[in-house]
Amino acid sequence: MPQHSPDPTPPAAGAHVPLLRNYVGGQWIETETRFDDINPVDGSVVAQVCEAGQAVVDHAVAAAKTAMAGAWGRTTAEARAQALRRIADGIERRFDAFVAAEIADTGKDAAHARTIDIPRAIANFRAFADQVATAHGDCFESTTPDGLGALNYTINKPLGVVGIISPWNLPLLLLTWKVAPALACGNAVIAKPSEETPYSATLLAEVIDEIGLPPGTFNLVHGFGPNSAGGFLSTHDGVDAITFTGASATGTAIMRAAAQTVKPISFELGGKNASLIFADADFEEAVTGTLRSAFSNCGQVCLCTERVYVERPIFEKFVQALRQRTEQIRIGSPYEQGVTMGPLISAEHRAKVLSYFDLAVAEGARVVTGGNVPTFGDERDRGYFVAPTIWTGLSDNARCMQEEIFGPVCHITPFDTEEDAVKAANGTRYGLATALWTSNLKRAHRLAPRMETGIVWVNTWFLRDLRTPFGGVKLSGVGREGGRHSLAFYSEPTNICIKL
Ligand code: NAD
Ligand code: 6OD
Repeated sequence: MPQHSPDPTPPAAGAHVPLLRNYVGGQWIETETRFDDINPVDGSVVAQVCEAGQAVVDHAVAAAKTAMAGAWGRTTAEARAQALRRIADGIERRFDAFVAAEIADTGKDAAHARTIDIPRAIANFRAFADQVATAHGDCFESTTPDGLGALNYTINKPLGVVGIISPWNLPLLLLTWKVAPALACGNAVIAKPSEETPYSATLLAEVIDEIGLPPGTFNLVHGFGPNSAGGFLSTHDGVDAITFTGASATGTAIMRAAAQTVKPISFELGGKNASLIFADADFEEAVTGTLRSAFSNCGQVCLCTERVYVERPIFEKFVQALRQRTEQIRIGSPYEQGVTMGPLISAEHRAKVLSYFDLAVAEGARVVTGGNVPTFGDERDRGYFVAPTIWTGLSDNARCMQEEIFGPVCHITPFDTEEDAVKAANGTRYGLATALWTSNLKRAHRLAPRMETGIVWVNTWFLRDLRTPFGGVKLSGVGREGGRHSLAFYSEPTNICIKL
């Protein structure tokens, strides 16, 4: 029987609060130190979580090393691909429980969890099963002075024990985006989900337990960053690599910690993403696309557009169209029909977003819509909602135009020339994603390579093919994951040279 399955309905007041435990060496580990997992819709407690201290992390590292030295370390790529497919099937079988867990932890709208978060987690395992099953290495015939030659070929070995530290915004999607390729390449994994969203990761551990991977192959430790599971993992001598998704400032701290033992790192960090909308774009598609790119998941996607640049002839019309569509967004609880925007993740994060609402006004923004906290007259008033917000009138060097806000907010600026648009789009320290909206093919090809971002979407946003390189430049990340790029990070190539 599953040990932590949440109901697919809102938790009833006074209902039993489950205990989420660590999963180490194939065992569920309870600890005395616990923290609350909070539902951001009304501030209620979803679960109690057992925090992993140094001893539990040490135990996880030892268990992972034992797995690598044992059966898991000797699996073939095909066997690992089959294991990944069984994990995908296991998530699919418990689809509703995963959706309910994700909603309970994040308050995100149900359609998002049902159509993006959980399906993508399943797809991550299937995509990397396919990748590893068809992977091949280089082989070179070399010339030698004696004329007999040599054969050089490359084998890809696992890195060893991989620490995975993930954020709260797309909890299972982003965790499995790294767990799947790490396991595919034959590593043992220690996953640390965000303290805000421990539930779906715990269900994942249950699925992995059910399918019976060798003990220690997948370990789950709960907790926070510094002086907790995240910090212990990134400084641990026995952890061979760290892959991290989260804020750029956290990336700096983890990079510093990982430097002590020269661990390979892969970082997917923050963004301050721009959209450029040209007058020749399909207007309706650009408005709908921008609505999605600015406000999906309550603006809590690293790829979300916070800076929109619109060619001057259509600027006023675009601002009004986006305002109208934004004012139609239905905010509320994910358990209500028709709601398309939930709350922010926490009281702390809402305080940060609201501080930017105040700062924008102080910096001279015109508030086109939003800028406030909605009220409901019921328990949702204890939740962490803010209204989707549009600003105009800020200069490009305003703090609200330079710092990642990570909420449902965008600023719209007019531009006159392509050069102005490119300069403005590239004018931040971040470099994750850009969206170009134009029907001029030459312009799209001309501008896309000039964007200082790891990803450029043309006439779309967040359209993913899991074989493509994903990542950012500047403050937005180090390295690329996706397809063969993930296989490259999660494995250690060894060249074997045979003299013939
Ligand atoms: P965060 O950096 O605060 O936390 C992410 C994870 O790191 C959590 O598990 C946290 O416990 C852990 N952590 C925090 N401090 C740590 C430390 N010193 N050592 C080790 N672990 C530590 O990020 P968040 O608030 O959870 O997520 C939002 C941020 O993540 C935004 O900046 C967003 O842009 C970014 N993000 C980026 C991507 C991407 O693909 N580029 C994807 C999603 C989110
Ligand atoms: O789609 C992905 O693979 C991915 N890493 C998305 C990141 C979204 C950021 O919040």
